[in-house]
Amino acid sequence: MIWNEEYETMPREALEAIQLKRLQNVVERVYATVEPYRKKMDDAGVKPSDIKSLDDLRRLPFTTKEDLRDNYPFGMFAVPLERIVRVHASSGTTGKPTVVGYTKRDIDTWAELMARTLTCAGVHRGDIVHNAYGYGLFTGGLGFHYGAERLGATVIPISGGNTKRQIMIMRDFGSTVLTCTPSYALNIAEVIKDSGIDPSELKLRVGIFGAEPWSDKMRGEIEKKLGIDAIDIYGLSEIIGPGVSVECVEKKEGLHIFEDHFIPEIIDPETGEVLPHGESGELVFTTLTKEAFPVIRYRTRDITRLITEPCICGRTLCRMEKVTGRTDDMLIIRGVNVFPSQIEHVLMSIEGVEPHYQIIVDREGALDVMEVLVEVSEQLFSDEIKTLEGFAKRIEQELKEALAVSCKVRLVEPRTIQRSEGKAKRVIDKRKI
Ligand code: DLL
Repeated sequence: MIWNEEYETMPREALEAIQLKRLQNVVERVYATVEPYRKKMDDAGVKPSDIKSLDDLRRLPFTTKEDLRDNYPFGMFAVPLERIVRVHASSGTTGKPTVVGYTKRDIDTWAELMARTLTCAGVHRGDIVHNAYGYGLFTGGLGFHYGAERLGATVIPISGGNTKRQIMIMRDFGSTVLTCTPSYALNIAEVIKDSGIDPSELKLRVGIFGAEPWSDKMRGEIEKKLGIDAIDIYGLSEIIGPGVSVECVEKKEGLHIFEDHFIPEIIDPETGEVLPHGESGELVFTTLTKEAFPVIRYRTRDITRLITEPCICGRTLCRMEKVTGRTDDMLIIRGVNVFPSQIEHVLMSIEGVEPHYQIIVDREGALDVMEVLVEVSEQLFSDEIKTLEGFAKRIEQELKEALAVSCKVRLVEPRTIQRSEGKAKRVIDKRKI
């Protein structure tokens, strides 16, 4: 099923014509109404009238998280505060949150995009959506909520936390769709198992998981444990929240970007150059339809590549590969670039390792040291010390081969790594403290 057949299956040429018109419009608008954009464009010597084709997009300066921080909280809104009906914020790792605003029309656009998203994931009217994304300043809860209502599904606005109660409600209400972060989905699966509930007693059919990186192996794990289709959804507050891109249930490979609302580009994070088609780099978005908080060439710091081959689902919208990491969560260990996702990939391919891990980085003298805490299965943990030692060595070896840098593996008892109810914290970098 496709929610908006006209826009989601539009021939490329027609789509690009719409994109150009919308782009020209948004650039004119930010130039006229948002001082920081006007200043940046003046400094770069580019005027709204210079945007004559989609290629001219690359003449515009980038927008970064620092720009938003410098204009905290409302300095980059393009409409007067009287027209803002909602604000959300995402908590950064340092200092002040990033604040984003929505007009009435923006909320309407967002609900439409989330209805598209849910439909793309195979959700329909009659479904009961158990929405365990956090409600509040985080965009996840309300984003899904409005989309599910727009679709005509039934929403259970449960938010995160109190996992046992979540499961009772899921069972009693007959939830068919679970929406939460992938790490929380795993946590829920584990508590279901502990409570002695057979997942087939639940009516869950599909889960839509995002807001943090997760591997295909992790998908397999969640699908097996909950007996569902697990779909990846991507988005960020600055662009709109969830509802930027999503996998289709037909293919589950690459997330369709709603390009009639957002133009994606892939750049080299070092030089800022737009990369040739299909190469992997930093994802950059320009919003085309947002009123309150339009963003021009926003650097997401997320790393991915774009796929333009047609998809079996019929959508003509391009796809982005699963996000493998962020330019800023890349760890540099003794000069070698390491992404937490690489570690997850290795761990998930080893039998007996549970999908719970934590990476601790520290410095001993001048040397970086990385320790990976890995939870092992009950069965393995009851084995002899010698077996465990051998197992840890084997994981160390496999990690070394994959990462080109050595690390220490510490096996920990089942259930000792803290479970997440929202975004998981995988890395503790003690070097910065
Ligand atoms: O996480 C919005 C969202 C809510 C997306 C619910 C999906 C579901 P922020 O809190 O602003 O917004 O965080 C955005 O989270 O730049 C990525 O680094 C990361 N992220 C989001 N989705 C994915 C995903 C929401 N599917 C930041 N895979 C983004 C990997 C993701 N990373």
